[in-house]
Amino acid sequence: MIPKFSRGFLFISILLFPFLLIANDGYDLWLNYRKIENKALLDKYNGAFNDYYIKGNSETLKAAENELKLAFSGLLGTEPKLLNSIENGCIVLATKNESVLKGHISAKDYDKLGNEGFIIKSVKINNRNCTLISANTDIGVLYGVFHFIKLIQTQQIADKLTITEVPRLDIRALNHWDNLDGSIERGYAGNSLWKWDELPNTIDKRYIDYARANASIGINATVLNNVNSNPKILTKDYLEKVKALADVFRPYGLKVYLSVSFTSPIKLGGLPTADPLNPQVIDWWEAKAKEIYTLIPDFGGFLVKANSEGQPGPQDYGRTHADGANMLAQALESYKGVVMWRAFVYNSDPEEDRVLQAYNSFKPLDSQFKDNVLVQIKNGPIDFQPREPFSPLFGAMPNTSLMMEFQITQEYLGFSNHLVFLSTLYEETLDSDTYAKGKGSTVSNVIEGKYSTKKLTGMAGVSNIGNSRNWCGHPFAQSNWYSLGRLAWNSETSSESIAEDWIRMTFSNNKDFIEPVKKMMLESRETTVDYMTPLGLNHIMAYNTHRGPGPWVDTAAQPNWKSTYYHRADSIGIGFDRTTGGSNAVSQYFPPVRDRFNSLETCPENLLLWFHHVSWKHKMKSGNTLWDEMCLHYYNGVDKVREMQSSWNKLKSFIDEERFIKVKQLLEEQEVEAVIWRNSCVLYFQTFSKMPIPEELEKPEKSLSYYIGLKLE
Ligand code: GCW
Repeated sequence: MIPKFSRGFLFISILLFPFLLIANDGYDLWLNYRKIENKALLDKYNGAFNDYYIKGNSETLKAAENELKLAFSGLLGTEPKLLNSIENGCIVLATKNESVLKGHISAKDYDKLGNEGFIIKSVKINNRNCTLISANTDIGVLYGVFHFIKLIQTQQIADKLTITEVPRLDIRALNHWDNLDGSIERGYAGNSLWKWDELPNTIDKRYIDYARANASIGINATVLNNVNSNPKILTKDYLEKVKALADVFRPYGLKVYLSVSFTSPIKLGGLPTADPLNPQVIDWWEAKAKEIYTLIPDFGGFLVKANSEGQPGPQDYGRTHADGANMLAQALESYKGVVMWRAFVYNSDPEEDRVLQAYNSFKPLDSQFKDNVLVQIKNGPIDFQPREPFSPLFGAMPNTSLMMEFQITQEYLGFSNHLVFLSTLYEETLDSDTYAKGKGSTVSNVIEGKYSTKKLTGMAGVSNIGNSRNWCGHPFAQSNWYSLGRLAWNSETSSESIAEDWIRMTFSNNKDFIEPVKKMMLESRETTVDYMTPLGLNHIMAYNTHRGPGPWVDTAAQPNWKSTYYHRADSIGIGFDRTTGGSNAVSQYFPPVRDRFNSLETCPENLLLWFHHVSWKHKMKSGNTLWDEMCLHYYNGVDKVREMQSSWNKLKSFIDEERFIKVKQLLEEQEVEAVIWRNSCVLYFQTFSKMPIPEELEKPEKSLSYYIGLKLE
């Protein structure tokens, strides 16, 4: 049930939408239902899909109906009519058992759909042409409606439709690192969407648009608060607020989860301990689970950061991660809740390579986690760097449900100021072959649970959403939220098709706009790697803020927070030796991956300095020395940003001025920062290589000391 007041908001939200479109301030995201300009297409679509017939009246089906009306009024310029019976050109929304569907979709086809899949099919009913959108559940129908709208929006709809879509992963989540005071850890698009002080009485209409956007890409889980969790989130007052949000999100298939602090029984319950094996602690969590599920019967579960970066955890009591996770899982089990337990752990001992630590801590616990626990693993072994190899934990724990954690917010990739399409980063990780069960054991197959004895699957993205008008800060940052959803639905979707759909939906269906913008997007991540951390470099950004370059950072609260720890530049060369002769991190990978990474000859050059300490004079595949090659990458990064600028500047006539100018200005800023990155890194590393910047390249304007003194705000 949506509470009464929020229905009103839903209505207002829908009424307001056309004005938001006109404003073109980016609020409407990819659900930009502007009128189709091509007259022939418009007539065709209007003829083929003018009205609808709907069976059922749940809140979810109402949401589907509203979306259809909203989209069609915008795209086709006429609101579709609700019919009492099937007519020509009719869209039929109905779940499995409706008699109107008899003979059109087989029981076998429905069996394949599970709880969230859908079918869209062109059929003749009573000799009339109809489009069926059907599923086993109402939420499946809603997903089908969004898919259908996308086909019209992107003008890619076939005359005869037979589409079956089933999500590959169970949990498709956004992780908000939102604090209860409204700030967002690593958030660059304003403050939190959640207005805790107004909840539960006032429901911001944005909550509904947030849920619509997520449902449109199949995201079905939202973790509302920061993994560095404030125990207050589990107080009665806050749970009432969480319930209000859960009620708004429910019709859109979006379940609410919370990040919890392991010491909640001490902080809230006044217990002397949070030891997971202590009976009072167990009782406290069981009572808390009961309290939560009484308020929110479909509550998703807990996300936990424990014994990581100062957060409390079971190890404080001599217990293991499995003991901690299982105790919470036990409390949630009877309600079908899950625990997502993060594997992001490392200690401060500089002697033990940080890269080794998550694997060494978690692999021995394989088989020990309960069925309703997922271990949530960051894509790479360090921390969301512009490029990392995949985490070796994928494939290494065949008796544990493993889920992926990507970062959507651009903590290490220029905040919301740089245009970086992260889909290609996600795709690179998902397509990586772990060889856990021989060739073809890609990370994607691993997280789909293909080699696992445990059955839960999932993918999470650390959200880049804030309360800025366009949600994500940079207009193109919206595409990263979008691609996370698309890949969580089907991890084999190509970044190219994701980019194309997003451009068509968000901006324009004009080929002359799509092609150059798609190129910009698809190249943008590599461009950023080039001007920040080429050839496997990583973690050389400014201390703590992670904004701008800081390869010189050599003092930090913890030794493995220093940049020098990661790049290890010296007079001989640069890079971290993780071969069998070094920290031996390569051994965490299955052969032949381990051998490929271990050898200087076969290690992919884009990860070279991740795995090897390499001489400045080392001859690269291009024939250049490592030093020259590194310089060329840094310079190429800047050149590519300039290319993006000149491509974008030619596209003014295709889109609204507001977004055009915003992107133009941001690209100018990106160029300035890319030059700062390049010059800082080249000048700093030159103090070790003592080699000249190749002749043909422009010389840095300023000295190294200038860049060291510069702080990007
Ligand atoms: O990347 C680091 C961030 C922290 C973050 C942590 C984590 C939420 O710098 O801000 O804390 O990762 O993922 O837990």
